Amino acid sequence: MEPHDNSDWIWWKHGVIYQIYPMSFFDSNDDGVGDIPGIIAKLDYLHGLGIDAIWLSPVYKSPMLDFGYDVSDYRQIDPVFGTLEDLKLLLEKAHLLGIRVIMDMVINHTSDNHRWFLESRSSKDNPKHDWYIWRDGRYGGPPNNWKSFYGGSSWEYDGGTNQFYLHTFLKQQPDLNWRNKELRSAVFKELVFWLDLGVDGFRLDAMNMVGKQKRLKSIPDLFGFLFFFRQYRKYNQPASYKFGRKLRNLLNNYDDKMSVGEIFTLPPGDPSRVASYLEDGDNSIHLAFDFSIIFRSWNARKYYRCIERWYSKIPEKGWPCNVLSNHDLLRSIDRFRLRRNKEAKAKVAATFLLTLKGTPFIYYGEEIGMRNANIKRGDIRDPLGKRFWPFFKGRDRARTPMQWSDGPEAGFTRGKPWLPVNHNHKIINVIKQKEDSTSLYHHYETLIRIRKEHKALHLGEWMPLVKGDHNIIAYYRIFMDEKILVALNFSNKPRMIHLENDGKGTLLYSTHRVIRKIFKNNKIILLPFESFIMKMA
Ligand code: TEU
Repeated sequence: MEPHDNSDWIWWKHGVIYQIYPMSFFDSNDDGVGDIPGIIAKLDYLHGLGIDAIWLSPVYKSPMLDFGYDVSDYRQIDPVFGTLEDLKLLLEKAHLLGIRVIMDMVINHTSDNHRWFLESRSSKDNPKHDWYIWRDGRYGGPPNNWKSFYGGSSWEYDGGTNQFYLHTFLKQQPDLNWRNKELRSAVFKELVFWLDLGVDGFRLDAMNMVGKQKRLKSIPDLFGFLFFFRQYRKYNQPASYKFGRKLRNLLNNYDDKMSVGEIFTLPPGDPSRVASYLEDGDNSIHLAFDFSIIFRSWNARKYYRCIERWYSKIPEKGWPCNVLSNHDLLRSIDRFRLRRNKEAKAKVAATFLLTLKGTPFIYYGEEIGMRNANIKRGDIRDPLGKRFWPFFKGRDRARTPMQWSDGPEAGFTRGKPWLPVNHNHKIINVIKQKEDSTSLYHHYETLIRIRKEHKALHLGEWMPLVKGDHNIIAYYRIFMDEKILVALNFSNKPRMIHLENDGKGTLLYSTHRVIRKIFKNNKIILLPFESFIMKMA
């Protein structure tokens, strides 16, 4: 790994992380599914964008009922993605470019095809029986009234053992029993396997669901989705926290490894809960996702309050991370009232993401403004979409193939893509955006570069300047004597902000102007949807 010239540089704190949904990134062998050699082929693109690490959604062996989140062997790569050798090559080539690689670890459940589960269900006496959560039925029905997030009961009856097993997600994704010591050590062995192979860290799928109560009691019934609010309270048990601490202790034995937890919260966006997983500093997981921002409408005040609240919950020794989208959420550019002036608003949101305090995560395609696709019912692959259509059309909409060019299948594959390519690839694609210096792609690239070049932006403190305004957010990022002003206009009208001093400084970046030396007085007029970054004199 290339040493960074900045001695304060801690990659998982100060770098930018890019999430790849491997099935949709780039297909190297024309089978219509993205693969690891495809990612290797695009490393130069990622390096050019300036990111520091990639997080791969699962590439392990899997029946793909939940597209890799149903793992049937943690140590093998699914043939659709390539081989273990391909993954090793990816690590090697990525590392040469200074790009780290984070694997997605699904530890709440496995696939029902995993050999652990096959053994577990083979008989009640099997030593691995207790590796999953089995209970006898009650009154001829399931052990309790818990529901699966994917619809129906959380319990599946198994004729062989005459018992039910718990599955928080699909019935083909049985939950692991983290109360079993042998299971815990077996999972840790899988983690060690990947660490020894050279991966740089883990994204921990649904990590707060790992700990379950001993007695799984029924929950007083409530209508529809509200039921899940009650069921959700059953998660976040001490065992989930313990898992985080144990994992961190393992990672601390290595140099420079990281972990980021996906904390599922209800109501969505619960920064206190998320931050509680960071409480123990060097003995906690490194980062945890708070998704509050995705539930805020396009309003500077709401964004401000959201981030302010998130920071206020981060414990003393913790570090925030920020994210606009991922493979479970619809694409940020299409969200809320982003309908008009989408590109302009996406630039404001990107500046926010990339100038805040905390590790930014970018979801593949976000940097070119990929939109949610409309997918015909017959083409839907996501089990959630199949189950809840037409109320929820599923997550495929944000998982369509990366739009590399305006050519056939957006240059993603020469075969038939596993999910239809968004027809707007004629207009929205990497080649076109690279040619246009005012594109969203160049906006991301420039901001990533500026962030890296200035310590205040990647490691500095965050000091808000304009707090409660509906149209403007402005804040300083400060590190020692470096002070950088970031001002964002969320509205389609010019807006004025007042600075504290005489406003002398050098423009580092603006979406709307090029003059580098500005201001004699302490006012700035921000143009509609302007992102403005100035280094104070
Ligand atoms: O998601 C866990 C999770 O909390 C989901 O219920 C999520 O809230 C839902 O997908 C929102 O639409 C993880 C993965 O990110 C997801 O892709 C998997 O399907 C899920 O675990 C099961 O492994």
